[in-house]
Amino acid sequence: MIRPALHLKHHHRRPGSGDPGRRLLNTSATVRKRCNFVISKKIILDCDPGMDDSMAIVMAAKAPQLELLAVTAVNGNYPVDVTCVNARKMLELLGKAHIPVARGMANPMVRPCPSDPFTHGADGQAENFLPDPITPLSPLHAVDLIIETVKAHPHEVTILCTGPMSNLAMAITKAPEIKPLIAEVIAISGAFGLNRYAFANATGDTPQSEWNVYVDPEAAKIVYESGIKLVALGLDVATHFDVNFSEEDIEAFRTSSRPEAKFLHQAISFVHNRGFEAYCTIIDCMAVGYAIDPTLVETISGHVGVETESVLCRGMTVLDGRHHHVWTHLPVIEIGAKADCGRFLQLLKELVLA
Ligand SMILES: [Ca+2]
Repeated sequence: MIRPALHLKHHHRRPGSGDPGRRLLNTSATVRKRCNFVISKKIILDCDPGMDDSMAIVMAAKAPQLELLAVTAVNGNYPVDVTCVNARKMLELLGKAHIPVARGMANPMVRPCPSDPFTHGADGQAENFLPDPITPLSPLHAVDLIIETVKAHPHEVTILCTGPMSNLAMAITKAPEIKPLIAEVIAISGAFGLNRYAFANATGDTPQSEWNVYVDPEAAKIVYESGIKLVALGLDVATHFDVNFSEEDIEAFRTSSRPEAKFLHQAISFVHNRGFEAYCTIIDCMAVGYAIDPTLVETISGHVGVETESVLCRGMTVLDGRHHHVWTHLPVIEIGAKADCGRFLQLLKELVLA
């Protein structure tokens, strides 16, 4: 039997079409006007801040379409002791210290942590040097906070993974009964070779890997193969060269009275001074953007395997795009294929400056 291995899914629904719950989320401004309330999507942000995770926290905490139930920190860009401090620094900056932050996995599941060839600065936040947090950590380990939060809101919680998937993989290993209770996982994860941007900005320390999968490929494999609905926004879309700011945007961040805008301005200056473009400061934000508005990214479905053995290809996410003889035993996931970078940046700017 001949059948296409890939199916391009256009999320550009007409008004009034498609899933009614999603329609409400996508037109929340209208809903707010008519009903004076917003139907929010419940999310957990599992992250390794990191300057771009920090901006993802800004978006997730400020977006009226989302209800940020918890932030879970993991080893990744920096050791977990740094990432769980940085997550709380960011929430305190935003006046959202009531949102719990839990400390998660200190290492990948089965291997030591590699060092990152890209630096987020001495503080892991582009040398913004925010005040030390005064809010205590959640008494729960991140793995248990994920399990308890999902069980408290069955079928309602979307988990955004913007770091290595160690916490989530451990949570579904420890409590596999939560797998069918998770609404969706949206992850900054992988690089699928769909365009020339996929590997040009490869963030892992191999020629073609993405950092989060590179750090803990075994965890990624567990999540990819879990059967949970997974949308992987890889480097094909998240580090596309069109994800960038204009001079006017950067000036607007500089002159804004919002501390999170000044944070972003400092991050952009930090990466510019090291020869990088501004996309580095907001890679993880695309997961939040997609959670707010899935029409921002067109996705395809495909069978994907995660490479865990090879030295050269460690952490590669291999999409079986063949027309024939497809390895159907590989899990099927949704993959970000094309982003509307202009609308994504506009959404991000509006939330940062609001
Ligand atoms: Ca990250």
